[in-house]
Amino acid sequence: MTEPVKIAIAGNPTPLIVNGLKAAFDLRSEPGPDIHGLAVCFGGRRIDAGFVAPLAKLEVVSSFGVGYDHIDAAALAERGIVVTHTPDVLTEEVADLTLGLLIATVRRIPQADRYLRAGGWLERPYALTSTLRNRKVGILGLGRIGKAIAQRVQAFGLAVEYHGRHPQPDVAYRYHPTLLDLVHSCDVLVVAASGGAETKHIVNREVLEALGPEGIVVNIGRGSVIDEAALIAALRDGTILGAGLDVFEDEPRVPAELIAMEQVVLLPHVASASVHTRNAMGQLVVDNLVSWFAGKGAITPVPECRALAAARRPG
Ligand code: 8YV
Repeated sequence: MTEPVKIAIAGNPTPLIVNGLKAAFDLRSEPGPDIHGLAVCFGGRRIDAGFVAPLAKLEVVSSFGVGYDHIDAAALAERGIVVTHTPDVLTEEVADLTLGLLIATVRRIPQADRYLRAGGWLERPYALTSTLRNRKVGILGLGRIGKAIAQRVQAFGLAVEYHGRHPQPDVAYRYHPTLLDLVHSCDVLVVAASGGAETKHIVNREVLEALGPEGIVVNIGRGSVIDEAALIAALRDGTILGAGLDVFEDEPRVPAELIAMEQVVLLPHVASASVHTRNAMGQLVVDNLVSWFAGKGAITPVPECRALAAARRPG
């Protein structure tokens, strides 16, 4: 008789993931040495070579979310472990929220709501705000999500330019070979880049200074991309105008200085957090494991593991 496939979960799974894994596998409460697959959900610890070292039978790690900076995918690929993530199913949702956050930040929607609730309108009209009109939006990271954001920004009648590792062959937006070039040209910076060593703190004091005093920063990528201390200083001294942030350097802890600022809109990492999209992401976490253990290969392997995933499950 073949051994039943044992799966464990790291982090806090959604009920859909738990039920889906229970239906298909022998779901363990802990990632013990006999597990074959691991589902990684938010709130878990970093999954690196040390974490997987005692897990001799581990074949596949299925991660919830498109970003996987909490996983050392290169080290796991080296060990022959396939890592999967959940791209595409969240693209439009995250892009929708990004535009909402941009408008909320520029037009101060949450602040106006707070003003009304506090009775301010009975005293005098709410103060006039900045505008989106005539702005040029720079997107840092024109991947799937960046492109969906760009489409929406264009629909608002605004110019889009971008910076990323490479120019994208399938778009007509102006490419800037450096981030500094981009922010010199724009007055909105939307961060849609992924996290990790390559992008850590690339939005720094110099970049914020170049964005200028009308500058707006929106971050729906990863908190680590922005030097948060530099951002706080730039907001405090008027180097830039405002910021809309869905992600932070040390989630769920948000610096008290940001919380105290009126010119920022702060969200608790919710860009993909609708029932519809979180269910689609959870289903893809389950489906990647089911497909792998059925011998059909991983559905959405991360780039570092594509060659491995194409090789399919051994045996
Ligand atoms: C998720 C995200 O909330 O997909 C991502 O990379 O940041 C969000 O959609 C996050 O992955 C949950 O861990």
